[in-house]
Amino acid sequence: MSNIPLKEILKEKEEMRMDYKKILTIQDISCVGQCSLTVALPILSACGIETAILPSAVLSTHTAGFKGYTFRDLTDDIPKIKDHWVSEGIKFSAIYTGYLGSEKQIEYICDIFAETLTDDGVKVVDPAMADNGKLYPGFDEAYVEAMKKLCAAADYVVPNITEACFLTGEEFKETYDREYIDALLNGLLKIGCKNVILTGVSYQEGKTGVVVLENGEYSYYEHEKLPNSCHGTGDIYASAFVGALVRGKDAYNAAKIAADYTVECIKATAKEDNHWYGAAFEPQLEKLINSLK
Ligand code: PXL
Repeated sequence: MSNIPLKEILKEKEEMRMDYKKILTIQDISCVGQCSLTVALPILSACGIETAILPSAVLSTHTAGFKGYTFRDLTDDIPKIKDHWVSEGIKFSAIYTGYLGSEKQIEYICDIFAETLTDDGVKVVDPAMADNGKLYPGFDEAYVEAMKKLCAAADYVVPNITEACFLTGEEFKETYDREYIDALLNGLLKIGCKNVILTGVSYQEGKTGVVVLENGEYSYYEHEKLPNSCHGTGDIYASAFVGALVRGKDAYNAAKIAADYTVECIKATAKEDNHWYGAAFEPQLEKLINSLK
């Protein structure tokens, strides 16, 4: 028989329970192409977090480079799925949204935030809709307007510079200074964002990084800029950020862990032949897991 007092054992069990996190991630299933749910689910699971999914749409592939992809919009299923969860008393300690299928979904997601999040739950929105100065195929100004509302409802938003421009109405620039980045951050605060993780911020050649604005405090994590870039790294980054945040890291450290992991994924992809459609993130998961220890 163990001589540890029962009270101690129960206390330890209670602490473990408090530590156990369940997350819901809402984004599309691109069956092939290493993005959205096929990235978020393995990354969050590797971070040790129970992960529920809500697919916003099912596509045969992602939309960046493949031709003739299929697209099944799941908007109408979302309120029914949410109602079932509510009737079962299902709650999540965090909700993280990515690429969505329609403006209507954004409205439904606000209901999911209100009805399925624990009292101290965290909402993270990656406004995945644009890159390199352009909206992804199928998105328009009305979608951007709806996305502004979702960003205002979130605790953390994870835009790239292009997305921040669409959300704020600022002009997209490839070279810029701190003043431009401050204008983007202020614009995001103005539309109601609370904490911002702005990715792909490069102040000098050969370097890039991530700006973190948490509780009004600016910080910047700079790292090497690789010569190659890969589709889907925004999803890898946001998923690793959410994983680290939910595992208890502060926003700056979560942003740093996610950046280092994403760099490893891009480096690994450069070694593969013809890997143009995504990033080889799976073989690097062990590094992410180790960085959370
Ligand atoms: O990685 C963002 C993303 C997610 N899902 C789909 C996409 C894209 C980017 O192009 O097409 C379907």
